[in-house]
Amino acid sequence: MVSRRDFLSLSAATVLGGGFVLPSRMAIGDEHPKNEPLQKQLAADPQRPQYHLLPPANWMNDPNGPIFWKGQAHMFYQHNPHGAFPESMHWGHAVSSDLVHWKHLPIALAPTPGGPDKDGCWSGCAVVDGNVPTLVYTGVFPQVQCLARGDDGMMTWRKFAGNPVIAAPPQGMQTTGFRDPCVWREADEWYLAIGSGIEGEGGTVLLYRSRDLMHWDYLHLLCKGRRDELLPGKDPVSTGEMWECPDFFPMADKHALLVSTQGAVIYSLGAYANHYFRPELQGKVDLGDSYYAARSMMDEQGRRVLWGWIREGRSDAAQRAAGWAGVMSLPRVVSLAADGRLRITPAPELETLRGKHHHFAGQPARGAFSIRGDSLEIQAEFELGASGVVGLTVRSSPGGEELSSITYNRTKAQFLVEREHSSLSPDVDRGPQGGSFTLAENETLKLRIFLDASVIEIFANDRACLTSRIYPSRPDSLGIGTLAKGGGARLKALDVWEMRPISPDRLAT
Ligand code: DQQ
Repeated sequence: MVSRRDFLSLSAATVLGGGFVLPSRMAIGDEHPKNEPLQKQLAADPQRPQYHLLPPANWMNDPNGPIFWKGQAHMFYQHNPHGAFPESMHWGHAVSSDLVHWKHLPIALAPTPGGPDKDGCWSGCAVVDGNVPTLVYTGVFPQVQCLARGDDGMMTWRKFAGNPVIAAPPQGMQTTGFRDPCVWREADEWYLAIGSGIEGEGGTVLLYRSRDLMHWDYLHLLCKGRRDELLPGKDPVSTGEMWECPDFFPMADKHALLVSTQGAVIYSLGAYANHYFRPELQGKVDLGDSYYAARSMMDEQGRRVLWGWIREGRSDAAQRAAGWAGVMSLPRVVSLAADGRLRITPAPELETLRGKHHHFAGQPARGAFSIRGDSLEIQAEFELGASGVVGLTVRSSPGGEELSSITYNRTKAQFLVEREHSSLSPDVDRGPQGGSFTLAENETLKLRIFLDASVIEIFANDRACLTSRIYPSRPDSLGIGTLAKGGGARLKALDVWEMRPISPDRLAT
């Protein structure tokens, strides 16, 4: 492996094993490097999505500072431009006029040697201060909060000379972490919520206030969780002792707080008064563990649009060899459901990608369909009858050697993507993904599935999301079918659209 130091000293044309050319150290405003062999490889990679946002190459994780500005959606994201592995975090940047088609822009933030973000520009947010786009983010190590101001087109960014603007967590507090600021305006002051945790106690969000974004006063804990001994894992995040990536926003007459705690994005809905947040109800933003570090923005129509990082489900070696890792979720619109929970649905703009349409109706829920593909939107509605399990198979090979199942298990009250046979490759995750989900008596199962190469995003009955990764190895693993265990399930209707790609080369340029 190339160490970080070796890596930084490599010249612009250094060729790594596997044929990848590494760029030299990237700076703010640098264009993504042109690397034709790699671009060709990515454009032809059947595992690389066709209609999801992802960097032109290399590593991506958390969405950062999604924001509307001058009629366009700007998306930043954690990015290592030097390889498909998580090191030396930069902020990548892309822009869209419709939330669906994206154009890559130059690097927005890069670590400054010797500066408070020398080891990485970690997650944060974007706000507009007067008329000036401003990024607030975490510099490492140690974890401190920094500021950068943008020009009018958000093309170049200048870091504040007085960084860090918050140099340490509040004195005397035994914090487990101090990162991922979320900033908003209230009256004529700025508020900043930051992901943290209290050792031995639980995850928390610390609240700060400022008049100018540069000088911050610590107020108190916005809210605090309890360390959950039942969660597996050893680090503060996986035990619930550290909350990452807080996202805090008004939702009808409530407020919503999203936090990420290893493998899960958890939302709380509750009351926000006197600058304290009191959760009243909690839920999972996504049932799977492929979706993480969610962040939202308001769009010009007043909708709350949510984005998340879809991580890989294959080995580090496979990711490096592929030359890319990490995908941005499709835009999801968040609202308050009639039962008081969060309702998360795909943005209607995605319908503009629909191409050829196929419709099937009224048949037993067992069988294969003539339509095949790996870039599809699938809508299916099932009547369960007496069946205990019902669902769909996707990406199946003609002989069933490879196949992934999307199932609702009535007896276990579970909704799953089952991946045991999803790939003949030895290098991929095969565990089931999903969680608790219950249909009411006589309620039909309504699925909306976005299949895009190795990415699956599923929306069930407008009240559960499930994101997963699968990596079929056979080019003929393109089949779709229905499945039912026990008698009586019927497919009321199946609608399939072939989805148009958002670029000619899987966004490799
Ligand atoms: N990823 C960032 C951190 C954040 C974590 C680093 C969550 O700022 O806590 O890339 O995935």
